Amino acid sequence: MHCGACAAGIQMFLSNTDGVKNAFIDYNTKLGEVEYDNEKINQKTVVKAVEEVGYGASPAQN
Ligand SMILES: [Cu+2]
Repeated sequence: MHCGACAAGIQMFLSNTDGVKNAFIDYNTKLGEVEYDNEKINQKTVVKAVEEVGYGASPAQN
C-alpha cells in the first residue's frame, strides 16, 4: 500500500467481494478488518482477493 487512496481502493474492492459484509482498511496502521460470511468465504479467500488487486496481505493474529 502506498497511500490512503490505495487503502480506500482495497476497502472498496473487498466491500464488493461476494461474501464480504464489511471491510475497513487503515493506511496509517497498515491494518484492515474484514467482516465476512463464513459460509461463503474464508480468511484465505480474503487474502487472495487483496493479492489479486496487487497488494500484499497477511492474516493478523488476534
Ligand atoms: Cu496509493
